Amino acid sequence: MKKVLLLLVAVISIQKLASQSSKFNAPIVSKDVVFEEKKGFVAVEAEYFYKQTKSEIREWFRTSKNETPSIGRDDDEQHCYGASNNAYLEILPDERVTHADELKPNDNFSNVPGKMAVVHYKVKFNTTGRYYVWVRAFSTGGEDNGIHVGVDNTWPEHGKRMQWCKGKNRWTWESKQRTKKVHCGVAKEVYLDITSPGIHDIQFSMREDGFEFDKFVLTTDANYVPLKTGRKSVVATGVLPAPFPKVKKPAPKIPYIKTVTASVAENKVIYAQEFLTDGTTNFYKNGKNWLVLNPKKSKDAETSIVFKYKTGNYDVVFVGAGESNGVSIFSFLVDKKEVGNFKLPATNKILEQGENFNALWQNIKIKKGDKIKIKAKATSAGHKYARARWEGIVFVPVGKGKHVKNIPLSK
Ligand SMILES: [Ca+2]
Ligand SMILES: [Ca+2]
Ligand SMILES: [Ca+2]
Ligand SMILES: [Ca+2]
Repeated sequence: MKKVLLLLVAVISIQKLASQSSKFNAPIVSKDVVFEEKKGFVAVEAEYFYKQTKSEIREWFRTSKNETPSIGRDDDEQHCYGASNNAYLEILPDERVTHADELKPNDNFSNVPGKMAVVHYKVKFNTTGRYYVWVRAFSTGGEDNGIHVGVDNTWPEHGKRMQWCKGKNRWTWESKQRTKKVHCGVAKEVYLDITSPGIHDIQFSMREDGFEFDKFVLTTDANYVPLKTGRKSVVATGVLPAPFPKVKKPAPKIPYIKTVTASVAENKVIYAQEFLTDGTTNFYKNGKNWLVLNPKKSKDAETSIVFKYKTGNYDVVFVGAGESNGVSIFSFLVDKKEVGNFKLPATNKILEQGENFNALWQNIKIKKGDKIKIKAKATSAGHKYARARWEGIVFVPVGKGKHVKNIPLSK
């Protein structure tokens, strides 16, 4: 009896979850909400669409403080902080995250506008003319940064292939059209011509899945560039819902190597960026913690440092990162002798850390003043190369290395 009851509870909670999740694709404004153009400007929150069409394979889902869709693959985190009205839409699932994931037209990609995942907005225009289209988007990779724009079920040439290259990992206004010659897009080439006053349907459709859409602005001013969260929306008719709840600024992430080092009190660390990067090496500093090589210059790199800790035996834990662009191989040397080498596992994530990407060499004698060296080799998984990305080396009391190597990545 107890088991049956438990099963029933489980079934009900799964159904509840599913229904909550599927709600995030439903419009939250009614059909009588019409936005209004004034003095050549229109601003509309992406989450205020009144309908979705062509949503069989991919669909737009809303994310806000209390609403997190869970629809198949979706590798990135939520980005409510900094979004206008604290909410945005994302095309899910996102099954093409990196270049290594297969490109499937009419599935995870559509170069033809209006074919997949279309969101619709009603706008009343008082002024006719050419409207430049600006969209605020959040891109975390190279396969989530394109959409199409159209009007009244037409998809004009200049609404095709809106493209974002700059402004990764933050909300970014852009208005550029991708062309064969210029993949990052050409400015002032994305526009809609509104030829009659009155209510028109403005639509956006998928080019790449995983696209995140915060807000759009249409303007007759070719030189206008929106700032921050952009202008406020004006409605001609209908009532907008209450704003979404504010979201706290996410706490800065603790670098993984710091978590690994802190796992045993006696651990000592040498961060990758403490190693030599003076032009004699192909390694360079990337961000606050990484050392990476530049595969355009060379697929190999090495760098060294003088060991500053006490002479003794250590378990050595090397902290690296997997990359979808290719696999990296590292070797660790003490006083010109190779202690061991480590080939990182392949991953389909742009960057992945955790125990599988740490190496362990046990009971290694190192003297104070020894020259310790890291050598790296980057390989390719397609047309791009890995960057041999690593965060540093942790020197662990003998016997505790295995525990330290297996410290999980905290989420
Ligand atoms: Ca996401
Ligand atoms: Ca994608
Ligand atoms: Ca995304
Ligand atoms: Ca928004």
